[in-house]
Amino acid sequence: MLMVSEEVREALAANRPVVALESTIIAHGLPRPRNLEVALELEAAVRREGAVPATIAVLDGRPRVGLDEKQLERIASGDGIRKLGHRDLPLAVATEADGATTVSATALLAALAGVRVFATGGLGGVHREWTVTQDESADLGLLARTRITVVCAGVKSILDVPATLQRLETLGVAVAGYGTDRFPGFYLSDSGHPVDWRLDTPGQVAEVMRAQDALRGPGSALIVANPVAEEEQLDPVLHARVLDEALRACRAEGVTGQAVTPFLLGHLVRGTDGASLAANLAAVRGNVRLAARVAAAWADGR
Ligand code: PSU
Ligand code: MN
Repeated sequence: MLMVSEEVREALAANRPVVALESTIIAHGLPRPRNLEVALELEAAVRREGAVPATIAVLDGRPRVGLDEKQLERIASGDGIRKLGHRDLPLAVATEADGATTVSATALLAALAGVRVFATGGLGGVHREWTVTQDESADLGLLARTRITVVCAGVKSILDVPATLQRLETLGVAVAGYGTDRFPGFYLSDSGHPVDWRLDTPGQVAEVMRAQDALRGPGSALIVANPVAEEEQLDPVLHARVLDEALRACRAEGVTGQAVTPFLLGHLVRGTDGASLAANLAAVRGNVRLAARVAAAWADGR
């Protein structure tokens, strides 16, 4: 049922580095038509580092690992493309739906295909006001049960970051800062919260992955939190102001469930005149590059 592209299959068989990429950021996280350019650019960045990109999505009910350009265009068009968390996968398969995969669905399909390293922008997590809404992204629960390394710029700053860090601790998901002792803040280099572990090279990350396997603990993820460079981050004052407006608009318009994250991200892009988009892209680019290097270090030792 899982369709792994020939290029990805060959790379995995030859133990060459492969990096999984999610598709929700393309279909629902970035404005059109910039999103297609970004999807292509991210794949090219993985290749430049000597790894094979495996963008993941569901098309006509078939989960796909590795998309060709036509398939990427379909996802980027957004037409009839649902947002799929991991719980939605069987429903999308059985109803032959088209859908972009979130971190949770992407991580699950990547692990099924044997891809160990995954790059994204920011993870989902615990939303502000979660005590009322109970809105916690399914990303967290899935990462507690899936052996994959996720390179990200922390969790989205629209979330309750300390609550999300606490949930990751409770769920037993390993978290390390890359080249930093601070947990990154997605659009910002520093979320204002520390992180307990720091790794400084792709080789060190690969060593942790090997130790995870050797210790045979629960099959949980490793989160490599890679900050956007300070000179590329969103102005923290602008970020605080526009985020506050976005959260108020979200509440006023009664947006709930799956729609919350795209709503807030879209509001930030407009409210910052595209500056949040630039910071988001800088973060994702950095993550994709680092993920390719980690995948290479991982493949090297095998
Ligand atoms: N990071 C981004 N843009 C996004 C997302 C993450 O830079 O659009 C997506 C991811 O796919 C993540 C999802 O898994 O948002 C979380 O959505 P929710 O909060 O509904 O679980
Ligand atoms: Mn949610």
